[in-house]
Amino acid sequence: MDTTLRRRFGNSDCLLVIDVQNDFMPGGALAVPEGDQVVPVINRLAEAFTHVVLTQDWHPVDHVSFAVNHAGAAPFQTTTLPYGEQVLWPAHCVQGQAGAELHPQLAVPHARLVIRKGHQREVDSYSAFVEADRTTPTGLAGYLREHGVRRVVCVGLATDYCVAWSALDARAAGFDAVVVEDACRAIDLNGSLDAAWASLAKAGVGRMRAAELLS
Ligand code: VGL
Ligand code: ZN
Repeated sequence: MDTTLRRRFGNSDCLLVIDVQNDFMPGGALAVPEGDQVVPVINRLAEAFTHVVLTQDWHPVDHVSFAVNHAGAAPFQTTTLPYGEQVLWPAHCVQGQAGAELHPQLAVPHARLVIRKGHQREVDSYSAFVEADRTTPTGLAGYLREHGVRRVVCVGLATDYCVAWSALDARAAGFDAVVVEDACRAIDLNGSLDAAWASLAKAGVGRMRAAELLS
């Protein structure tokens, strides 16, 4: 039997699973508190979706977002880059390293596409859709449009950075967007989580819990 027949969300919905990678887990290089707790929730949600796309934060070792690549800078400081303000992070999700791998318990075998972002040395990319220069597309919007997707359901890490930016850009690209709050966890740097929820609400991004979506 075709298992897709048992999935409740069909081709017009896409579950976007953002950055569920080892470095964002407790003990990782850029640990998100309780980051590992999203994994079982996402696994359960993913079973209900025909269409799942994953992202991986995927930086070169000399990436501009790493504090270690700026003389005298400490992690979590901000700096100004040609495209605007940039938080300087501990080195994380380096291409090909174990920290950049997806969490080993993430079980989404039917995911169709993995978008790797932040691969340009000079440009960060929190968003799965558009890099931090706000002009370079990743190609995800075109991919989703070609597949007839109308709604993007966002889960993963971190609520206030990559999840929020992706959901906002999904709206900007003309999709409906939802963030599943209990399938995300935040970094929460200087009020970033409250600010993110406010921007999401203003942009018309829905806020749901996994149980609501599955009920
Ligand atoms: C992220 C900071 C730096 C994220 C990625 O996945 O939210 N945050 N790189
Ligand atoms: Zn990053």
